[in-house]
Order: sequence, then C-alpha cells, then structure tokens
Amino acid sequence: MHTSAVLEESALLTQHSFTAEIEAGLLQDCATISPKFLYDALGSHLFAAITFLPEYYPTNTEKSILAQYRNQIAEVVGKDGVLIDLGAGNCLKAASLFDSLKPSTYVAIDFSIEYLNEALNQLKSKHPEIAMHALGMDFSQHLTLPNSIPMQHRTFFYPGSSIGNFSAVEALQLLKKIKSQILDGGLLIGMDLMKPDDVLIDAYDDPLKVTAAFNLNILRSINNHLNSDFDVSQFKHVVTINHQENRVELYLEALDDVRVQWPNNVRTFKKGERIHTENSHKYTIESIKQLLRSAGFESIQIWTDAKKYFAVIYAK
Ligand code: AVI
Repeated sequence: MHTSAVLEESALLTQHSFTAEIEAGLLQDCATISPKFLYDALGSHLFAAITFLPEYYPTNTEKSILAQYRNQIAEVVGKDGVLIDLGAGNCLKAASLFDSLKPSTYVAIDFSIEYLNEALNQLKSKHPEIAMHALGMDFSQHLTLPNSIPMQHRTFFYPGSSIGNFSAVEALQLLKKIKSQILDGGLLIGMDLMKPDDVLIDAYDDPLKVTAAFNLNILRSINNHLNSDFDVSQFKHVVTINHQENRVELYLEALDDVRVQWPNNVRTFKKGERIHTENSHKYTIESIKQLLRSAGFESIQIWTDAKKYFAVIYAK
C-alpha cells in the first residue's frame, strides 16, 4: 500500500477509536470527556494563553526553577543529547533549555500536530544546528519513537505537571513506559505541589475567563469528532477541589435541561448536571518520590521554588 494510503487508514482508525471513546464517556451516568480533547487547534492556543495568566502560577514557577537551577540541571542531564519533549505545545519551554543543554536532536511530541508543526517551523530557523522532528502522537497510549531517534543520551522532558492530568494508575503506566525508553539518559519532569485552595481556584477559574473558554471549547472539539450539536452557551465552567484525591477537578455544568445528539445517539443533561473534563493532581515531595520509584526510577533529584508551589525533578 502507498505510504499516504497507510497514513490515511491509520488516521481513520484513530478517528474511529476517538469516536467510540467519546461516545462511551458521554453515555456514562456521570458523563466524562478525556482532557486530551481540550487540545484541538483553538484549545492549544487557549492553553498557551492560560500560561501567560498571572493567576496560573505553574508556568512561571516552573520557568523560574529551571532558570535558577539551569547549571545544576545541565550538569545532570549532560550536553549533546536527544531532548524528547512530551506534550510540546508551542515548544517554548524546551527551547528555553537549548542554550544550557545544547541538544543535538530535539523531538517534539504532541496530540495536536498542526499546532506543533507551526511552532516547530519557527524554531527550526532559529536553531539550524539542532536536528528537529515533530511527532503527532497520543503518547499516553503509545510511546514508540522512530528508529532514527538514537537510544543513547535521551532526556525525556515532561514539564508543566501534565502528568497530573492522568489518574494515578495511568500516570504510573506512562512513567514506566518512559523509563523503558531510557538507556543512559533520564527524565526531567515538572510536578505541581499541593497548596492553599484559594491559589488553586484563582489559577483554574481566572477572572479573564480564559480557562472557562479553554474548558468550554472541548464541546466544540467533540462536535468536530462526533458530529454532535453541543452548544457551548448552554454550559458553564465549574472548578472544585477534591481533597481526598489531592486534585483540582474541572466540569461543564448544564445551565438548563440540554439535549445533545449525534449520529445514532442522543444524551440529555438535566439542569445542573455536569460533564467531568479534567483532573489536575497535586503532589507532595514524598508522593513524587513514591510515584517515580514505583515506575523504576532509582535516582531522584528535586528542585523547588521558595513558596514550594512547584517541583522540577530529574530522575534516572
Ligand atoms: C496541561 N495541564 C498541566 C494543565 C493543568 O494545570 O492541569 C491544564 C489546565 N487546565 C486548566 N488550566 C490548565
């Protein structure tokens, strides 16, 4: 079969499995939508906007930790390696490490390939000395890198506490998968720490309502995948803190009785009924160590900020 036909067929299979996954989530008593569907082209731009909000402390705090400890980090990571950016988005975080880590190869992986290509094209012209590859991949399902990417000196970069958007079981599985792809390299990961509720609420329900737009946009993303007729104006963004599970939870709540249909199916939501769209887990230094050790990492180095809001970890 011709390569483009193979790609088209695999895109169709992926679309088919997405449709099944979305339908199953919507038809549950407590409807859920996987947070990966937040990141369509607009959603990726909205998330990038969130990272500029003063209330959204993770990005700036992580940035300041990476800057403050850049020499120590460069020492443990080493130079001339392969930097593999999981959930690369606009690639800006990884790019900020290029000067100190001097990677020979940069592999940017993200769910949204269109957005990734846009970002990477700009970066290529600025850093012609680095071989760059963009991979559109749901790495939570499969983390298989092309054979052309060397096994030696790999550093997986997983910033922003994106690991926190997975359940404990999924996070452990993903970390084990990453560990299995590392020979002599390591994992540089950002993880968000537990903190007072008001700081979390401000960060996830910001006054400019950018996070609300980001969350509501998932319904348009679902309309595109499922051919459904969600109307974003019939839902509102809701944030709660689950202290038992140490996480922020995002929902979309029906403002009235709502009927949503798509080919061969229908779901009604009573006024006040919620769709669960995201969990964002928060950690302690101890829970970080435990999680990474369970995934098989033996050496764990942790850097935090003065307020202990966020942690950057290098694990081998
Ligand atoms: C990508 N991820 C780590 C973000 C978070 O903080 O959990 C997603 C996000 N959701 C709302 N605001 C940001």
